[in-house]
Amino acid sequence: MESLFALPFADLMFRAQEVHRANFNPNAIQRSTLLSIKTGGCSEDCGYCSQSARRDKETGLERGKLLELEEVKIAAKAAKDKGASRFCMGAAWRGPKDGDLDKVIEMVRVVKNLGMETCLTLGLLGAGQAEKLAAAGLDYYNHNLDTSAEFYDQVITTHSQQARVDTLTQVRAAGMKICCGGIVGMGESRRVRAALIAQLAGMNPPPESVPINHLVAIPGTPLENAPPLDPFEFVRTIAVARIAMPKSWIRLSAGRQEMSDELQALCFLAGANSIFYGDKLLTTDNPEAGRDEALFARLGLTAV
Ligand code: SAM
Ligand code: DTB
Ligand code: SF4
Repeated sequence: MESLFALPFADLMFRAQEVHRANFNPNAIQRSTLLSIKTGGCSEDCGYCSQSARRDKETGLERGKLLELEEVKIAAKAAKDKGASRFCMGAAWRGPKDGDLDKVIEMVRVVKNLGMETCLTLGLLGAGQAEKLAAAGLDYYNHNLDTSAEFYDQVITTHSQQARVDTLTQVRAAGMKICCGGIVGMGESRRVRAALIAQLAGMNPPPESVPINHLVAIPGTPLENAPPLDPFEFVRTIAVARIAMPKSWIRLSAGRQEMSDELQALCFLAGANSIFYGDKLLTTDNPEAGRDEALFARLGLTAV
């Protein structure tokens, strides 16, 4: 994997384009809209995240209760009307309590009835929870490896990467599709980025959807002053992910708000073919739908 990273940029991009074109329409981009159904107050200490209860004061993030069903329905309908094909609901939990899971399952039903694909990211799953979600017809479960095993402990101490892998195994065993990726730009080395992609590609089968998040450096979080990543290194990460996982949807995920249109275009050339769409991620801003529509028009991209 590291040897791919080390290729001259043009050679890496050419290889990524070859793989991309052999497996996908290179001009079609899938769009998922995110909704934070439960914000802040999380027991975990992930160093990039604004939602840890430990740093409410530093980030100034307001904690919220689990949203009402009607609020979710309104947001999902708006996302559908704007042209998103998948609706992803995220909760700031270490993992769901059974009572909360039942409420979230109702949300999945409502979104499915609108005719959208559904995705949840609720943290670590307990015994039987993946089966319940699969039975409710959930299409995707998002749970990220976040970073390589080597770097993981420098970012998160309240749960292990192995715990994340165990949840992914449960999701797969229950028959759901997996959305799993990570974050770059946290001050990790190229070796760490390469190992993350190797680990994702080594899953059997690899995740159907692979979000590559660029760290959004949020004031008040431990990673607020992470050293900047060379944008070309970010593009290389996308290209290596594309080559390593030819049939997966590679999502250019968090961090687009801070990127120029030109950098995003390079990411699409490198094989990214999915985005988060809508003006908010979970707690931070994403480009307005209008900016994305204009970018799609300038690049001749269509929505899947
Ligand atoms: N609590 C659940 C969990 O950790 O799996 C679900 C929500 S959590 C916010 C989902 C993912 O968002 C994280 O695994 C991480 O990859 C990504 N994320 C969170 N904060 C981020 C940030 N500041 N920049 C980039 N990605 C971020
Ligand atoms: C993923 O990989 N990225 C999304 C989604 N899965 C849940 C979350 C990005 C969060 C960015 C920071 C924030 O808005 O709080
Ligand atoms: Fe909690 Fe998820 Fe944020 Fe970690 S990434 S602090 S588990 S919301």
